[in-house]
Amino acid sequence: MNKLISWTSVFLASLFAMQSYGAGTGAGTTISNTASVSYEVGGATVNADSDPVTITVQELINVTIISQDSGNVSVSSPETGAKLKFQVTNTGNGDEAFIFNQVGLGNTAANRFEAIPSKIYIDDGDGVFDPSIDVEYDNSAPTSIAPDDSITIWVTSDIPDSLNNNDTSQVQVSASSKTFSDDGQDSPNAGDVVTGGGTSSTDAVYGSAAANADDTATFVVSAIEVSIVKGIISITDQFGTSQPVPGAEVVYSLTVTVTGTGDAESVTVTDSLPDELRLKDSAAGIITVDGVDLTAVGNDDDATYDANTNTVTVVLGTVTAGSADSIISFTTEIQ
Ligand SMILES: [Ca+2]
Ligand SMILES: [Ca+2]
Ligand SMILES: [Ca+2]
Repeated sequence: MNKLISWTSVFLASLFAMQSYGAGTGAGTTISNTASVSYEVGGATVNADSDPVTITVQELINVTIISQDSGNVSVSSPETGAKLKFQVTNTGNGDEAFIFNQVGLGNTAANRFEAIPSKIYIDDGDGVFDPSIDVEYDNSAPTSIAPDDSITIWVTSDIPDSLNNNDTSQVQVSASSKTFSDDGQDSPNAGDVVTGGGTSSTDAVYGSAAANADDTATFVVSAIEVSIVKGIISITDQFGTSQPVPGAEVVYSLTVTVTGTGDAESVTVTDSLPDELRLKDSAAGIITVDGVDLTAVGNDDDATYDANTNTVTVVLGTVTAGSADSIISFTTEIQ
């Protein structure tokens, strides 16, 4: 039993020692190495070992920050708290916290206005921005990120008044190492060191070729805005009352509004139903668009229900701003 425990400890110790990350062996890991020589004397083999040579792996600090918005982000003029999404990954080999800064890139020919930096939030993990849940990021007490781990941050800006359609503004967001910042090295170069500043009393070595990791995203002013509101029209259970129990029917409405000026093109509404709901009558179901009953089957009209993905899709096409709301309704059944 003792032997089992002792071998288990050796196994766990060697697993821990071998822990490595995308950036390589973990900071603080000890690498010990022994060489041996053998020779024969009078027909007998003799072995001799060197003393072990030991080194401790130091902390290499690296980070990437990458915009998560595909293409330009549409905003109104004015708008308060327009958001951009970035992913920050600790690509170093030790725990590290990072300080974030956002900078408008000024007025240039390609960059027609300057978004006004507002707040930065850290996402709670669901990837959806909700300022009542996602906490404002505190650069004076930044969040420690484990090696190879990522966090999502939301960077908000205010958009000035009186801008023109299609005006753009680039926002650059940078991540800098807390260890180097605390040491007074705000713009370190690759290879710079904070002696004793790394994980497990190692030295922290700056790994990035650039002074700080950064990425940009672009706002574009758009005079047209499409919004969607989802609501419940009715719940009817099998007992003639309105309890949302398994077997009850829930009628949903989706209201699509286009405001501003001009045309919104290729407007498509998608509703991925949760597993607990299915469209009533599935492939034989009905999806009502602006009072007209369309079919759940594909390729015959503008509505489709895909039973495999449990998704309702309605193609509204080109919608002129200011025209009447499009109203979609369908009946689901609680499973
Ligand atoms: Ca560190
Ligand atoms: Ca969130
Ligand atoms: Ca159809």
